[in-house]
Amino acid sequence: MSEFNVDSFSLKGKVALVTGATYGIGFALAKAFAYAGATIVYNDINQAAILRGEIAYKEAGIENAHGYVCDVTDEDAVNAMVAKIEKEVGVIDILVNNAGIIKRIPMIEMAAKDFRQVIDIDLNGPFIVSKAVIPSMIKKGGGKIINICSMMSELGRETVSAYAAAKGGLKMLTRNIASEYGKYNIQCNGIGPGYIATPQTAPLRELQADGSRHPFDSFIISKTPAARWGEVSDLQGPAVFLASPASDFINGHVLYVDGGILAYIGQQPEE
Ligand code: NAP
Ligand code: GCO
Repeated sequence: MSEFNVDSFSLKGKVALVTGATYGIGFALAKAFAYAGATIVYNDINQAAILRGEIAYKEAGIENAHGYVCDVTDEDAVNAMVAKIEKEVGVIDILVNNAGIIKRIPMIEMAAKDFRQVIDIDLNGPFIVSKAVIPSMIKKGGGKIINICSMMSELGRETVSAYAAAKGGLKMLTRNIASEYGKYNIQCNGIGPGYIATPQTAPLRELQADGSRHPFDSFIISKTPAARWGEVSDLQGPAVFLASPASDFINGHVLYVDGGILAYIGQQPEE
């Protein structure tokens, strides 16, 4: 039996693709991977975002981040992007399916096209990108796929029916990729962030006209044992762990990084 080696947390020599990674959670995870030794490949849906990302990575001290424009729902474009990455950077060892959107609309008021768009980006996208990178991972002898799930992979709430359906599906896609490709030394796991302060949740944290907290902000604080919103930095260690050899025997697991939300029924009434 080999003795534990702290280098098992290193990503040295690995190529990591993070989708939707010019800001927010994706950008934070890509930076962490770079600091852990990986070569970063980041994606966004438009060239302007890629150029902004290039500046942001350089400002973070990451000189050799490679940016590629692609809509993760466009299978031909994804296949072309992966082929280009393999030619220009190398075979993708680590894939983080991070790109995602949310539409907060009461279900019976939601147009089918809006529901479909959320499912397309948040669920079909991870399927398409994973399908594109797995064959080369198999040839190379293994790889890591991390799907960014959500509290809504487990819980529902008003106005997020499409998002919850997508993230619930993404949890099961994670388990299925693990089941189908684990024999090729591919580990597919999920990270389920709690409520994290990013542009996606900014509307839920906007200060009220009188300067008070947004009611949803106060609600989340009351539902989180850590009594705070998460920061993107809270996700970096868990992501490096799941991207590293230290997690080679973890497969099909969703790691919730939520400050305890899923464990907590909610603040009990004052006695
Ligand atoms: P965000 O700030 O809205 O960033 C989402 C990223 O995805 C952006 O870079 C966006 O690019 C990109 N994107 C959207 N559609 C795309 C497409 N079709 N193809 C390629 N890229 C696309 O979101 P975030 O808060 O960082 O969240 C990132 C992931 O974590 C999402 O999957 C989200 O569901 C999940 N998550 C977030 C939280 C949270 O509290 N923030 C909690 C749990 C899970 P553009 O801006 O250029 O469109
Ligand atoms: C919402 C929020 C959440 C977070 C996250 C929680 O409207 O409820 O946007 O969905 O984004 O997914 O884990």
